[in-house]
Formats: sequence, structure tokens, C-alpha cells
Amino acid sequence: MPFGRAYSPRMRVFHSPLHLLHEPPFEVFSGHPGPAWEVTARAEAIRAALAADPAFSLELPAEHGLEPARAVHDPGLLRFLEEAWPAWLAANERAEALMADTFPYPRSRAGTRRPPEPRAPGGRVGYWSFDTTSPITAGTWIAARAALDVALSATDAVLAGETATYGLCRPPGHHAGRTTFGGYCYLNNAAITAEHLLRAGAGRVGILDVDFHHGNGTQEIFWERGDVPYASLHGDPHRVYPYCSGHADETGEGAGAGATFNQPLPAGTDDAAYLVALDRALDWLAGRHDGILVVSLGIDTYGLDPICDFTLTAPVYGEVGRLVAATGARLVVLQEGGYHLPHLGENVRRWLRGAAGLGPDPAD
Ligand code: Q9C
Ligand code: ZN
Repeated sequence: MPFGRAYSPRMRVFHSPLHLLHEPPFEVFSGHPGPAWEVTARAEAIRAALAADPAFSLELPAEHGLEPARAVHDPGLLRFLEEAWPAWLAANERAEALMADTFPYPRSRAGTRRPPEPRAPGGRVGYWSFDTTSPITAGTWIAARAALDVALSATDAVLAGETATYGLCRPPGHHAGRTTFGGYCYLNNAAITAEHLLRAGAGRVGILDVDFHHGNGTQEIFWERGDVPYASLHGDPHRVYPYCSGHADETGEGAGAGATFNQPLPAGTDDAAYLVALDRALDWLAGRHDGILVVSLGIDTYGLDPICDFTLTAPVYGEVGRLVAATGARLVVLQEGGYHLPHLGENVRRWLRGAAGLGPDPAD
């Protein structure tokens, strides 16, 4: 195994200020254009909370280039994300953001040929995206690449011997599929990380997704693969976004048959019910991986989250981190959602302190 032994007394946290270049001006949800929820202040709040705690050391990421992303995403999607803004700007001098108005929905052309990728940026964006919550702005591509560098740097630190590291990824990643972006996500940081670990010789890599929303992109990418078991607990898609995936009977196909585990949960899910579901997910993952878990960490399960409907309280995050670390797996923890800004940093800090075996800060 190519693993080193470097071990630091403080948990290594990777972050990049380049996320500040991605500031979506709006999103469209449930028929209403409104302010974006996925804002720069989220990552700044998390960074501030971790920077104030000597248990964490903050570092900038190393550049990894696009090769790791090419191992997961369609090259056409990467090309589009890179070219989209300049092309859109050339066609629209006062452009604020690029968002699809038309999606080449497969059922509307049943029996006809698959459409070619449109040439106009306004058509192209619908070809590569699946919803209206993820605008492309001037800095989106730079920020998405920086978030991936953050994830891969956290991964390299685990490969070098760390027990657990954290990547403060923004924008998040788990909704982005092989050929699609959406759900505030452009590159699937967790999926690319898992593939990067596989290629470094880590054996089977488990993904535990504890964001409130089902990680439809991650599930799709590994749907037919047995080497990356994916377990997710999330709001029931009969009720909440992303609506069309995350049902309990979705368990993978082909070589991936039985390698996907979904637990949809009801509105109002509380700490106790959540810990029962977590225990089932950890039981399921046990024995299906070879010692490393990638965690898609969303704090949008919090009771005060403005766009989700679980009722978790702050102390449970420390307990979840502790239980995940108690599996004995090495952890690459990557940030996904979480939208209640006042408590976001504290809740991430509790999770990571739990994972580091530290317990809550006595000051709390
Ligand atoms: N008013 C992540 O948490 N829009 N993505 C919901 C509700 C889509 C969530 C808006 C939610 C996407 C990474
Ligand atoms: Zn989420």
C-alpha cells in the first residue's frame, strides 16, 4: 500500500479563497426566482470557526490539474464548464449569470436521434445541466477547480498517513453526475476523490453521504461499479429535492448490484432517529471497503436549516463524527451543503472534533 506515516497532532484542513469568485446571484426554485442559498458566506463561516480552534491547521491546496476530473466526468462537460462564461459573455454583454431555459429531455424525443450538443451557449447549458439552481458566473469554473484541488489535497494527506482530513469544498459536488451539473454542484468532489484513491491503490473506497439531499450524482457515477460502495441517508425524494433518486430500492446494477444503499427519511427526523439510520449505514459499509471512507458532509440536516426539514441539534454532529471515526476507517471529509449560516461553522467544527476523538470544546 502506498500509504505513508506522516501524522499531525492537529487535523489538517484544506480551503481556498478562490471560492469567493463564485457568487451565484439567484436561483429558481418552486417557480420563484430568489436569492441563492449557496453563498460565499457559508465557506467563510466554516473557515472562521475552524481557524479559531487550535485543534485544526488550515492549509491551501496544491494544484492537481484536470486529469483526476477526467477520470470521472465526460470531457464534454469539462470543456463546457471551462468555455461557458467567456462564450456567454461574448453573446451577452451585460450577462449576470448563465442558466438553462431548455433541457433536451430524453422522453420528449423518444424514438428520434440523440440531439447533438447545441452550439449556442444558452442551449449548451441545458445540454449539460439538470436544474435551475446552479448558475454559471464569471468565477464558477475557477472556484469549482479550486474546490476539487481542496478535496484532492485532503485526500493526498490521508494517503500520506493522516487518519482524518477535511476539505472545505465550495461549491459542493455530490449532485454533479458524469455528464451533468446541478444542485449547486459543478464537479463531483467526492466521486473524483474516491477515484483518485482507487488509482493510488487504496482498494475499495466507501462513500458515506450525510448531506440532507440524496447524492444523485455520486450514485449515478458508481451505479454499475462494485469498488465504490455508496451509502446515503437523506430526505425522502417523494418529498424533497432531487426528487428522482434516492429511493430505498435503488441498490445499483451490473458489477454495482448491491453496492448502493439509500435510506430516505421522513420530515422531522430527529437526533435519535438519525443515529439509528446512521448506524444502519455504517453497518452496511463495514466490510465493503478497504479502510478509507470519503464523507460527503452536509449540515443541511440541522433543525434550523432554511431549505430542509430534519430537526437535528448541534450536539448530534459531534456524535456522528465520533461514530464514523469509530469504524476505524481513515476519513476524507468533504463539505457539501448546510445553509443556516449562524451555526454552520460550529456544527462542522463539532463534527470534525468528534471525528478527531476530541469531544466538544469545553467552551461550548
Ligand atoms: N428552497 C446541496 O445541498 N434547491 N445542494 C433547494 C429550496 C436545491 C442542494 C431550494 C437544493 C440543492 C449540496
Ligand atoms: Zn444538501
